[in-house]
Amino acid sequence: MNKKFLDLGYQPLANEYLSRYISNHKKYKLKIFFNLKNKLVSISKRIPSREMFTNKYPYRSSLSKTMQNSFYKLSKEISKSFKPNMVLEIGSNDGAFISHFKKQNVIGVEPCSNLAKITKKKGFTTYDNYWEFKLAKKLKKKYKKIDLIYSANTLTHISDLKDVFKSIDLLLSTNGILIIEDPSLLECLKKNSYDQFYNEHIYLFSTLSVQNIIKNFNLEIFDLKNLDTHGGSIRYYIKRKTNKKLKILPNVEKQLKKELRFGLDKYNTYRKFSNNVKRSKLNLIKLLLNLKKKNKKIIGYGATAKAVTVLNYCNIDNTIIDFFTDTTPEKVNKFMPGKKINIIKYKKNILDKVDYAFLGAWNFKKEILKKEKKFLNDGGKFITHIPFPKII
Ligand code: JHZ
Repeated sequence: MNKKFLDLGYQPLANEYLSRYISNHKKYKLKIFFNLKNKLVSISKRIPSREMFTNKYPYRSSLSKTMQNSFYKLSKEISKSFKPNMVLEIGSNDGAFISHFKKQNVIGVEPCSNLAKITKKKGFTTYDNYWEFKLAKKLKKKYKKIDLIYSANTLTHISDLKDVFKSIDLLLSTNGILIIEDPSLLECLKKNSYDQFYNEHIYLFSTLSVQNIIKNFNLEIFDLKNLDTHGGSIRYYIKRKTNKKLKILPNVEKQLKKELRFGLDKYNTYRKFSNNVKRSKLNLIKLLLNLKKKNKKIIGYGATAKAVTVLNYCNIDNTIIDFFTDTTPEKVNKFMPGKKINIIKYKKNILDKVDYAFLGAWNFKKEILKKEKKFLNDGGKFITHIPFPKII
C-alpha cells in the first residue's frame, strides 16, 4: 500500500528548457509516496517516458569531470574483476561510460536520439530505444547472452520496474553481473535533499527496496558501494541467486542495518522528512528575501533538474535570482522550466558583479568552490539549501 508523505506542488518537466518564457508552462502535481510493503519510495504522477526522454534531452554525462572519473574507474574495475565478453549499458547517455571499452565488446541503449547520435558517431553500437522487453528480445536474438549489464541514473526513471527486470533477466548470462547505481534514499533523507524528487525520478531507491524488487527475479545484491556522485548514490552489484561462485559480502547486511536504524522501513521517518522539507522551504525564502532587502545580486549556479524542483516548490523567480549560469550548450539562452529565469552561458567573468550564487549543482560543491576561488576571494559567497539553507 502506498502512503503519501510529501507534496512538492506543481512541477514542470525538469529538463524541459524552453527558449521563450511562457507563464502557463505545463506542470504536473508532484506527490511522493512510501510503499509500506516493499519500502519503495515513488512519485504519484507518471509522465510517459516518450514525453520526457526525447531527441532534445539536454543532460550530458560527459560534461562532468566527476562523472567522467567515476565511469573511468568503474570500467577499469569491471574489466579487472569480471572480465566480461560483452557489456551492455542501459541509458548510455552520450557514451561517457561505454567509450572506455573496446567497440566490439560493448553496446549502449539510449532512447534520447540526440545523445545516442554522439556515441554512434564515435563508432559505438547504440540502440536509440527505450529499455523494454521488446528490445530485450531483439538483443537476445543478436547477442544471445550478456555478461555484464550496467545502468547509472536510469532505472529510477522507468515506471515499469517489472518490465525492466524481466528484460534484464532475459539477457543476463547465468553467471552474469548486473550493476546499477542511483541516488541513495538514505542520503536524500539525511541531507534533506528533497530536490532529488522531480518528474523524471519516479523512484528513489534504498537497499531495502532494491532487495525487495529484485528477489522476484531470483536476483540478489552481493556487494555495494556508497558513492559521492549525485549527492550520494549507491552502486549495487547484483547476481543471480543460482550463482554460488560469488559470496554476498558483509557490507550488504551492514547497509541494510544502517537503513533500518535510520527508519527507512517506517512511514513516520518520511513524515519527519516532510516536515524538514517544509522548514527548508521557509528558511530558504527568508534567507533570499533578506539578501534582496539589502540589494544584493543573487544568481543561480548550475541549472540542474534539482534546482527546477527548488524554484517551483519555493516559488522563486527572477525578482530573487537574476539568472542561472550553466556550461551545458543545450541549456544556454533558455529558461529554467516553470520560472522566468534565464540561463546564461558560463564564462570566466560571469560572477564578477555577483554577491551571492545559489548552488543549483550543490552535488558539485567541491568542484565548483575550487573553480570559483576568485569569486570567493573577491568577497562573493555561495548559498546552499543542503542540508539546510545557509550561506557558505
Ligand atoms: P547534475 C540530471 O540531474 C538529470 P541534474 C537526470 N534525470 C539524472 O538523473 C541526473 O542528472 C543523474 C552544470 N554545471 O549532474 C552542468 C556547471 O554549469 O547535478 C549541469 O547542467 N558548472 C538524468 O540536472 C548541472 O550543472 C560546473 O562547474 O540535477 C549539473 O547537473 C558544474 C560542475 C556543473 O544533474
